[in-house]
Amino acid sequence: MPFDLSLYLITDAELCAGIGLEKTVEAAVQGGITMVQLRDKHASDEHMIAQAKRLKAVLAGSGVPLIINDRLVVAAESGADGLHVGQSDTAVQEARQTLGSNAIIGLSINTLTQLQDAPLELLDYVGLGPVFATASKQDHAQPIGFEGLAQLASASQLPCVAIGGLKAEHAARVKAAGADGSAVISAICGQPDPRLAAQAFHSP
Ligand code: TZP
Ligand code: MG
Repeated sequence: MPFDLSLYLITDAELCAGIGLEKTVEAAVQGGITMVQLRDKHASDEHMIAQAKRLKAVLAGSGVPLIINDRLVVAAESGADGLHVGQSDTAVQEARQTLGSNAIIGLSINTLTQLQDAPLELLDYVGLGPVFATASKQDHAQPIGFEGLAQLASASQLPCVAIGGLKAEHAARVKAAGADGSAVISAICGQPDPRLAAQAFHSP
């Protein structure tokens, strides 16, 4: 599946509790998000598989891929389009072997060393960050700022998306630093109007 990292929504069930995940994603697609990642650090695999299937139904016909955070079994059994892993999650090699060559596989990167050590030939994209400190991820790595982002983006031979504390007002600087787009949780999840919140990234 072709993919576009311009505006990558990562879901948080608690933040989306008001209108729910499906309605949030549906509205955000109308607002122009280009990727969705289902991320849930607490749910069971079974719950996540069911949630992923519901999101796939919401995304049908939109061309927006659904990526699963961290859980290889969920990605393999839900019909999702790919998997995103962190530095201490499932190995990229195992993910590629299980999901096959058509899956979209991404890896989180915080340092140049991590980028140099990444199995680029097995990856489709990298997530670079956190750009800023954020309350949306516990124990996140050291923020890299726009300077760190620019360093990593220029060293990356793969498409790359910036993450961590990003708001619509940062979209232009993210692109100027060399990233292909922004990945966000709280700038869209839990916002009063997720459609408008997504749109703001395209015309800040
Ligand atoms: N990985 C690095 S920062 C982050 C993740 C999942 C959270 C991003 O959330 P927000 O609300 O966009 O800062
Ligand atoms: Mg992870």
